[in-house]
Amino acid sequence: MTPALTALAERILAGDRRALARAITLIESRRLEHQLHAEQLLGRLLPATGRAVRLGISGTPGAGKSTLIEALGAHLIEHGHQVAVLAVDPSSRRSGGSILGDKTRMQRLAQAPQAFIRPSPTGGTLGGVTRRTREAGLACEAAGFDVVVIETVGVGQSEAAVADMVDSFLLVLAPGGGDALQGIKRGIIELADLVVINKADGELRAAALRAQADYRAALQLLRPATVGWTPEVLTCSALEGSGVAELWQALGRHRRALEAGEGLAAKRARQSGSWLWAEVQAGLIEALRADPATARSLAELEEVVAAGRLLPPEAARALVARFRAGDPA
Ligand SMILES: Nc1nc2c(ncn2[C@@H]2O[C@H](COP(=O)(O)OP(=O)(O)OP(=O)(O)O)[C@@H](O)[C@H]2O)c(=O)[nH]1
Ligand SMILES: [Mg+2]
Repeated sequence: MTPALTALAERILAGDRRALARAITLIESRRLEHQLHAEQLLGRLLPATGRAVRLGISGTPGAGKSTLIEALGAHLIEHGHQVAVLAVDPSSRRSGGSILGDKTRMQRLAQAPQAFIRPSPTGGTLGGVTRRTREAGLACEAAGFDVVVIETVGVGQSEAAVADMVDSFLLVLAPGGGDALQGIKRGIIELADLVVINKADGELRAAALRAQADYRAALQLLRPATVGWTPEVLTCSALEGSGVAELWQALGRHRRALEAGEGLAAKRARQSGSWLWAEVQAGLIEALRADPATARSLAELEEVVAAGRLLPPEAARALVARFRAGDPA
């Protein structure tokens, strides 16, 4: 490790936010040299991680995730916590306007010295984005943030990836007109440890209470994401700040249920295992793509498959067999 990297690590461990921001820039860089530095840095930071509450927040676009994070963040800071927020959006849906919107929606938090907000770069593969987010989260923990919030939009596959890197996964919904079980995929609901119906204020309050009853009924029928825990359905108004303290209490209840069941350490170990496996898969696919003989085999096999002379599974087996037979070096 270079002296500069060691110094950077020391500054992060001392809680220096500019050093943390530099580290995340290294983590996000696609340059090989930066990636190697980021790996060394994380190795150094790792012993100082693991003590934070890891919270995932997902939900339909415009449900009020950012506003809620602002309100929850303010509540937590008031109670002596230090909060880091990372936003994931591999779909590139997030436009410049949306990020600007986030800045104003999380204004108080953005200015608080006890908070750190960082949008993840858009684009790239889901695997790449989630790797960078996990690593950025660890860097935040090493810098002393004891609550790390990861925000993602509930429209793609990213929420499953986020659910797999946090202790508690919270789904934020807005009361929908009439049909409460609005545009959110069942698969995402199944990931939720907690559901919060936001915008329970003004004219929307009655609809929010109906949606709460509907989701409670629906969640009874699903297999809970955490053993021994039935997901709670709450209402809140991020705009007015009501229900936010109750939300944090509910998250505490989920955490205690997790401890009493599988155990937090066991859950995190399982998540590390699936991260490892995801990295192995990504590495293997990269190796396959980079292998010229495989590229030739693939072109050949694609033709045969397209002509209907071979089924894809058989062709895939042949491809893997040829790759394995070759010298991987
Ligand atoms: N009435 C009401 N409006 C809210 C509440 N929370 C958020 N909003 C409004 O809903 C809109 C979207 O809020 P955001 O916090 O940006 O929602 P988001 O889920 O982060 O949106 P994306 O990140 O773009 O998916 C904004 O106009 C907010 O002012 C609430 O509790 N009540
Ligand atoms: Mg947002």
